[in-house]
Order: sequence, then C-alpha cells, then structure tokens
Amino acid sequence: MNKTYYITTPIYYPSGKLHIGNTYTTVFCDALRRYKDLKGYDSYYLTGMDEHGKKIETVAKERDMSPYDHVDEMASDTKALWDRLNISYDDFIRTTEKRHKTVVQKIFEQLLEQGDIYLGTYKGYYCMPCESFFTDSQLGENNTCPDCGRETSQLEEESYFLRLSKYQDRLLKFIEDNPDFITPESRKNEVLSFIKQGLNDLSVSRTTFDWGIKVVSNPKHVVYVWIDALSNYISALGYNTNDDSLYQKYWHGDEVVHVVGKDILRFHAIYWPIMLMALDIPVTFKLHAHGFYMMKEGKMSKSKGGVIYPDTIINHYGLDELRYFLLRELPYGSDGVFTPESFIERINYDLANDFGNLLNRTISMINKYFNGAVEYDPNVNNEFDETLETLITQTVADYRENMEILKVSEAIKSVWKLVSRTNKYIDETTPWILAKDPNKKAELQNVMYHLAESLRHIGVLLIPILLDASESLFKQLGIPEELRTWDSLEFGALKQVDVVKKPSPLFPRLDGEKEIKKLQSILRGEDKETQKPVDESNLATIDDFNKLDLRIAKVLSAKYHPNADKLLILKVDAGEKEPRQIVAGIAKHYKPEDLEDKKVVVIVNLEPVNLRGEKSNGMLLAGSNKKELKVLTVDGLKPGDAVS
Ligand code: ME8
Repeated sequence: MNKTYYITTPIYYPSGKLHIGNTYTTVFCDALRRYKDLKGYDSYYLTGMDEHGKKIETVAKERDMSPYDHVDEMASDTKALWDRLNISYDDFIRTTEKRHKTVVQKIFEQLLEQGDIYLGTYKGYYCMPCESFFTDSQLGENNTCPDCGRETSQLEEESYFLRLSKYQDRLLKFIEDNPDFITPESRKNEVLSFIKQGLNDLSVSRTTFDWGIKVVSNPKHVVYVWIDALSNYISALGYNTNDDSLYQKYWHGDEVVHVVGKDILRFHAIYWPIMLMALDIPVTFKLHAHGFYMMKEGKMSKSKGGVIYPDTIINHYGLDELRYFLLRELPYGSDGVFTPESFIERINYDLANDFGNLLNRTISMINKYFNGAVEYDPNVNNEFDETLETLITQTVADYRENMEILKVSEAIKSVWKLVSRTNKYIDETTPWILAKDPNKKAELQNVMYHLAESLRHIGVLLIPILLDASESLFKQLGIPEELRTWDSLEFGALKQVDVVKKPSPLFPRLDGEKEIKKLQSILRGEDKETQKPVDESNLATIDDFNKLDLRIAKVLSAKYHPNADKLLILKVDAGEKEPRQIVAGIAKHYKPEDLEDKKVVVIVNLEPVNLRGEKSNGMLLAGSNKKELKVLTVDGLKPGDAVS
C-alpha cells in the first residue's frame, strides 16, 4: 500500500481579491503535493475559504450584497484562480457549507459538555462605528480604534471561552517530545516562549454579530472564527459523520502537513492542538509556518492597492514564471520581497539563459552532429564525466532531502546548481572542437548523451515546480513516459536519445528594461491594459448629448418582474402628470425595497420598449463593472429637475 500524505493551506478570508502572498502558500503546497505524487504517495490536498465573521459581514455590506452572495462570488473567483494556476487540490472547503457547520456545532457542544468550553464575560474595547471589539494590544494611541482612529469605549460581552490553560503543560510536553512538530526552528521557539508566559483562555463566541455558525445550545452566540476555521481540516475529511473514510485514511495516515504563513502560527501551534487534545483526536500533523512576501513599500494587504496579483503575472509572463519566482525567491524561514527587477531577472537569468538555453543548445548540437539521435555507451568516458555524474546523483539526494523538510527554495537551488554545472560541462568538453575530429566521434556522442541525461534528471526534478516546461523538455528530448518518474532517476537509465528536429525555447528572453517599467506601471495602477482609452473615432457632439432628456426622478415603487429574474419594474415620478414605468436590469444588485424613495437619474425620451411583456418607458442610469452595479442617485433636487 502506498503511504498517505495530507496537505492543507489555510482557508482564506474572502475579504478581497487574493494576491501573490496567498498564492504563494497555495503554490507551495501544490509543489509539495506533486513531489509526493512523484514519489508514489497517495496524497490529498485541501484548500478553501474561511467565510464567517464580522469583517466579511462588513465587506459584504459595503458592496451592497448579502454576506452569502458576497462569499459565494469570492469562492467562485478563488476557485477559478486556482484552476487557472493549475492547482492540484482535491477538495475546496467553505465554512458556510452544511458539511462543515454540522461538524463545528458538534465539536462546540462536545467541548461545552466536557467543560472545556465555559460561559464567561469578555472585556474589550468597543468601537461603535466599526462595531468591533479590540484587545489592549490591538488598540491605537489613547485607546483609539486601530481601524478608524476614533475613540473606543470599554465594554463587556458574554462569551464562551476555551480552557487553554488546562492543556498548557500537555502541549508544552508534546512540542518538546516532537521536535519537528513546528518548522522552522525559529517559529517553534516563538511558540514555546509564548506558551511559557502562560496561556489565557480563549474567547470563542460572539453575540454582537450574526454572520457565523450558531451555538446550538445558546443561539444568541455565534462561534467566533478560530474554532470554526481550524475545524475545516477535519470537517472536510468527514470527521464525526456517517462517512469518515477520508478522515480515517488521511488524518490517521502517514503524513499530515498544515502549511500557514507566520501570521497565523499561534492559532495552529497552540489552539488547534489543544482543540484536538480536548476532542481526543491524535495530533498527527506537522506545522510549517513560512515568511511573507513583501512589496518594497511594505506589507501586502487584500484591501490595499500596490500589490501584485497572480493573474497579472500569468497574463503577461506565464504560469511557470510565476511558480518559479514564488517558490525560488522566498528564503526558508524569513520574508522575501517582490520587486519588478527581481522577477524579471529570475526569468531572464535562471529560466531563459541558464535552463532554457541549455536545452536549446543540447538539442541543436544533437541534431547538428548526430542527426537527432545518440546512444549510451558506458565504455567511453572523458575526464569531466565523472564530476557531472556525481553531481547528478548528489542533486537528486539534495533535492529529496530539502523537499522532505519543506525547503522548496533550497531544492530548486540544488537543481540550478546542476543546470550551471551542465552548462560548464559544455565549456569544458568543447563539443565544437571534438566535432572537427572524426576520431572523436564516440567522445562527442558521449558528451551529447551526458547533456541529455543530465537534462532528463533536471526535468524530472522540476515536475512539481515547472508544469509546462518539464513536459516540454521531455517532449523535445523524446523522453518516454517510464523515464519521467522518480524511480527512473539513475544515471544511465536513458539508453538512447531521439530529439525533435527544431527546439522551441522554453522561456523566451525578455527585454529587461521594458518589462521592469511595465511591471512598475502595473504596480502604480497605470498599466495600459487596465486603462480604458477613449475611442477618438466616435466622438459625440453637444447636439447629440442635448437630444437626451435627462431628469431627476423619484422611485415611487419597485417590484420583481414576474417573468425575468434580472429585471425590476419601477414606477417613477419624473415631474410629469402620471408616473412613468421603467424596466431595469438591476434585480441581481438591488432588492425592490432598496430603491423606493431614492432619487435617480433617468432618460425619459427614449423610444419605449417591451421587456418580457412589460412596457419600459425610459432608462435608469447606473455605473457598473464586472462585479458591481450602482444606480446613480442624488440628494436634494426634485422630480423633473434637469440633468445636464
Ligand atoms: O488568516 N506572503 O486568512 P487570510 C506570504 N482565514 N503568504 C501570505 C501573505 C504574504 N504577503 N499574505 C497572506 C486567514 N499570506 C484565516 C486562516 S486557517 C484555519 C484560517 C498567506 O486570507 C499565508 O498563508 O488572511 C497566510 O497565513 C494566509 O495567506 C492568510 O490568509
């Protein structure tokens, strides 16, 4: 039976569009899962969304959407993003799903019954306008709200608490007995010193908002984020349900890894194992907390501008370029910086020059000197072969060792050491000189063979990292399926090489300066592709504009169209004797009651049309993009007033 491997990302908050920071964790887990697959593991990869909480409720409100519609849209955008990035996830859990909620409710009630959760009061500072509680350490100067800067007041709220203190010693012993439970070492030390200061019980419910999972035995409380969020790692596997086969197989399997960013280390290293201990579930997981990608200007945030989005990189450069940069550039255990310069340099130097060119040159030479085909002859050797062969074997070992301890960047570095060494081997063996001497034909063939065999190894090791490039390398070199596997990684396994006639570059070299400028302008939000130029060939005259009778109108009533779910039927007062009926395609964005009494802008001299059996006598003005639509409204003025 194959060993099992269960790997998870954090479940992301749908509070804004996911940036390359969140993408890093997802791509990192994807590379590890593909590596384990390559090694023959039976693996399972979970990711998803953390959809409850005050913040999400607020963001949805700002968008004039129900929380559910908002998270639904964000979940489908995120899934589409992961699909576009070819992420090999097996399940995408959403905390608003019934399968998750039921498990969380059972967990909460069990802990309550056992006395591991108890009812108490939560003291905090409350910001009225933001409707949010803050702890001492979160507050700004003079106890002001860290979000809006206004004054806060001290308030008490009834809350359930998780008894962390009871498990403190058990957790300390667990971490000490399992030295590789938390990596890197520096993060483990952070956790240990935090626990040693003494753990306060954790507030795990709220009564001040609704958007969460209700506590079954006391529904005025909703479960506050962490018990809800952390449970996803087992609810997705069917823990405590009729079919818990995935849970049995993977949670109780051979390897379980949670990958998180350093920001949520404590929750995973302290609260989660304590929850599991209290539930009598074995703590089978290992925790890896990586550093952060920063922008030159500082932190990346979903709600701030000035960050890089993965789709921008893919549109302009490509998926492998993005994967390579993200996985290579973040050092183990610390932060990294995304700059246009470093990104373009990595593509040009590492991918185009060193790696892409090596394949290109090798294929061209095999075509030129041997008409595309060479064979392995173990009897011929030149003085440089041994060093290359030893490094190939060493690279496989280094790569494996690093991947096993999640040092993906180091693993990639070891592959590039082989890439450089193989380039150097060309300089050492000087095939163009050997080619001039017919007596050196066998030696020349041996050099070509070594290049191809080294590239085959590089290709296999890059399967988890560069999805298209590894595939293309195998095709161009004519490597059969059975020699694209982990088990085939042995020098000499390739018996003969039959390459394509014309190599195609893996990574075209970019015009560095131009591309750096382009990325900089994308970051400043000035990129041409994100701007909308005016069509100068189709200008309107003032007479064209004056032809439109634009007026202020007051919405008297609104209702859903009986035969079309996108349409609303409005009666408006546009300063005429009779109300006017307008049918508008806004039902996905507005409920009828949202519009009543609003003063809107309408065009009243459009030819009337019939929309699904209802007469529409005019048009409502609204602004929109792909996601949002807002009807233009005004304060003051009266129905019939002109708009110009
Ligand atoms: O914390 N660099 O969700 P979240 C690298 N819902 N990784 C980054 C990053 C950056 N600049 N910014 C974010 C949550 N990340 C909770 C998790 S889990 C039970 C609940 C990654 O959307 C990193 O993995 O704020 C970090 O931990 C995660 O995104 C935070 O995502």
